Amino acid sequence: MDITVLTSGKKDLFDRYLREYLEAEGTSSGIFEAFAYSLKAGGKRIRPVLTMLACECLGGKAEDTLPAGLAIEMIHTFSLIHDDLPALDNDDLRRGRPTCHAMFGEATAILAGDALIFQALSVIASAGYPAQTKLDILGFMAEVCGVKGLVQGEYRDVTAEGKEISMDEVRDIYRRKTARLFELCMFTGARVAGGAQEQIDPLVGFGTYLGLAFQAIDDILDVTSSREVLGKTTGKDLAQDKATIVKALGLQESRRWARDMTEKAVSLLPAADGARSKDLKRLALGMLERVA
Ligand code: GRG
Repeated sequence: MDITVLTSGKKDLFDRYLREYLEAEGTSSGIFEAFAYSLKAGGKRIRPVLTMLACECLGGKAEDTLPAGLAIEMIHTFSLIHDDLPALDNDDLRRGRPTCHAMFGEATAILAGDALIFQALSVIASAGYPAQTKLDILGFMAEVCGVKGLVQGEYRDVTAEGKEISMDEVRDIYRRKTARLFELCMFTGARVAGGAQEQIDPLVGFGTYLGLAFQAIDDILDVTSSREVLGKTTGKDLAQDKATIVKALGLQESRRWARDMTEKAVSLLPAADGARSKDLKRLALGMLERVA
């Protein structure tokens, strides 16, 4: 199934919410322009959609996750802005447009990224969730982003360039730099739905495997797709000798591995209520076929 068809309704819902947020928050300052530019630049909005689906899977309403989904998309956008900086991946194209630093300069891009982190915290803090739910989401967010999470994943990704790499190391980098944010989406959606811990844990596990598969496909597409289709530079992993699954296993085995991870993800979905989790299953299987 084409994931753009599956996600379009929820993506539109999210994009409307984001527009309203930016209109309400809007100032004419240069930093706000850079902040809004990156948030509005498009993208698949997989993370907020995943957060909605996790919530629905446990009987909650997709709309209720919008503030939390916005906060997660802000963290994701921040990580892309910083990842694109000259000191890290040094990319000038993202989502089919000039990257934040290419458009506004490096200093403004760094600050726009910084602002996104703190706005994300503020969006959660002022959301209408019970205090304990907000605290749990913020705690999980800090854990997945911090020195053992995304930051660690990015650090290992950068420092592994040009070195021999095992599949265990690739998996560890993928878990930290990508899958942990998927775990946060699942945790958050499930928590907003009021799920019990024994319902939340398998959904977080679903996020782990889905995130691993997602990053593997991302790295496969870097080799097999084009700048025009992806809206970002391709072929860089090979050129920079990055630590990717394609380097560790080759293309064919990488595809097989992504399918294995997807199957593991799907096996964790609640079997007793196939109807509610069917969209998560469709999304997971659809992601394997994604072309962008
Ligand atoms: C503390 C959050 C935080 C990060 C600091 C810069 C950094 C450390 C991490 C960057 C990690 C990174 C760039 C991971 C790549 C994840 C990935 C597959 C991004 C592409 O996601 P898509 O395809 O992008 O969902 P769109 O554009 O569709 O939103």
